[in-house]
Amino acid sequence: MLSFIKDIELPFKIPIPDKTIKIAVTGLSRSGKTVFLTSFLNQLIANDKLPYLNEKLKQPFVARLLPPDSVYVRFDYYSKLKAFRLKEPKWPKATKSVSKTTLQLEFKSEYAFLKNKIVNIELIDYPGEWLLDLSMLEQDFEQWSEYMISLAKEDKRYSYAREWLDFADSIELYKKNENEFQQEQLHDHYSEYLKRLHYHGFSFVQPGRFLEPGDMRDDPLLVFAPLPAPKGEVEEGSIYDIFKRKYELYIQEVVNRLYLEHFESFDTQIILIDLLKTLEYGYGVFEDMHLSFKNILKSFTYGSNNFLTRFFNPEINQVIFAATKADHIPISQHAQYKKLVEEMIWDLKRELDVKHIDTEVTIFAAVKSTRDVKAKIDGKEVDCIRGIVEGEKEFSTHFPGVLPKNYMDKEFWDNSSYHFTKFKPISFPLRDLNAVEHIRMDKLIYSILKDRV
Ligand SMILES: Nc1nc2c(ncn2[C@@H]2O[C@H](COP(=O)(O)OP(=O)(O)O)[C@@H](O)[C@H]2O)c(=O)[nH]1
Ligand SMILES: [Mg+2]
Repeated sequence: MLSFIKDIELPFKIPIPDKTIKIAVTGLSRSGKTVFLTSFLNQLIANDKLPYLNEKLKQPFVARLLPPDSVYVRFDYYSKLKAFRLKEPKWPKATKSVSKTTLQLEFKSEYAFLKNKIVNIELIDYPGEWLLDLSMLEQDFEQWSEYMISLAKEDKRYSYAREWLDFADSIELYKKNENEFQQEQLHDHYSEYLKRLHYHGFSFVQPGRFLEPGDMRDDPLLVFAPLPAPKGEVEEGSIYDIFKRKYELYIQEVVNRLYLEHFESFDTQIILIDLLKTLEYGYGVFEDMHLSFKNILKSFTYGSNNFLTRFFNPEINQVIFAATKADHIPISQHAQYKKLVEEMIWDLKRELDVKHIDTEVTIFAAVKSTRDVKAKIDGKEVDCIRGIVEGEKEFSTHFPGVLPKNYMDKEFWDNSSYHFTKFKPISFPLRDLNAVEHIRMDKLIYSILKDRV
């Protein structure tokens, strides 16, 4: 009976896959996850702009989007597509939670008597901010507090943190305290500090949930903050005692649960990097982004005797570092763009290599919203890009500047000032037959599928 219902409910009978590839897409907020996923599906469904992929795979295929399963929020491809297909196309709204989608590829067999090969690609999109919390798993409240406070006292963060630190100094933390309002104030000061960091381009903020609460908005469990270590006794019912217990609960209920649910079994992790942001904000933000990736990657490089492996056993085979939004840079500078990404993550890559995790570095634009043109600046011909700036109606030409030779060159950071114009997206073709223009999406998709199909 049940199977009968299934048969009539679905638009077509879903073939059982011979293989399932699980891909986690992460990146800090606004790095381009949603745009990437939309283009990824769009490209594979149309398959008209993937010459590199087809040449390498040498197997014709069709791609179909599967209906959602009931467990996860579905990545809503069709509503994103609709917005991209408008006459005045729109970038998707910011996403704040985990979503999932499955694309099925059917590869035509070489001979009619052989079965076609079916490969499911499961994609999951989640805020990188949540992953940052992972490193909290190995710290107790005292250690975590000490680390957070020492970071906050660094020059580049102190001006944002001062109010919170002063407030924490001004109240009684270790004696019994029934003033719930003070707990909330303390939490609010700390959250405010995290928001300021975020506003100024910083990404290493813990707990990530304070910025992206998702379904936990207004949950009292989140009312805590790091606190200076007690010098003497800590009374039961003191702020310190309460926050410490909330921290422990947070780790158990939120951080652990997240990993158990989502990160147990991924083959590939794609980390999207918004390199432009570091160029715009400067060295402090560059260093901070590096720190964030380091913390995110901890989930894959923990040794086997680490206590974390008791909770989950990551089986990541591959990590792809992909710098997005390459359409902000003229093609003549793409090689340099890639070199900067390599320089940024060289030590992380090496750590993954040692753990036998395959790594790759690439640059791409999921939705190519500009085209290359030459223009004269002070009588000299330079490579520029041309697109429609957000809020405008006509095309205009822009020179984004010349990327530095080296990323870690202090002198460069002291003297640089980049500003990357935000462009409107180009309109997606109206029929599924044609995909949107991109830069190197076919190379990126091939890196994912490579020896797996
Ligand atoms: N020009 C251009 N901009 C992009 C591209 N991908 C993302 N963006 C910009 O980055 C913003 C954030 O992208 P989104 O996918 O929503 O980021 P998420 O928060 O990681 O999901 C978009 O609104 C666009 O302004 C791209 O391929 N080209
Ligand atoms: Mg998103």
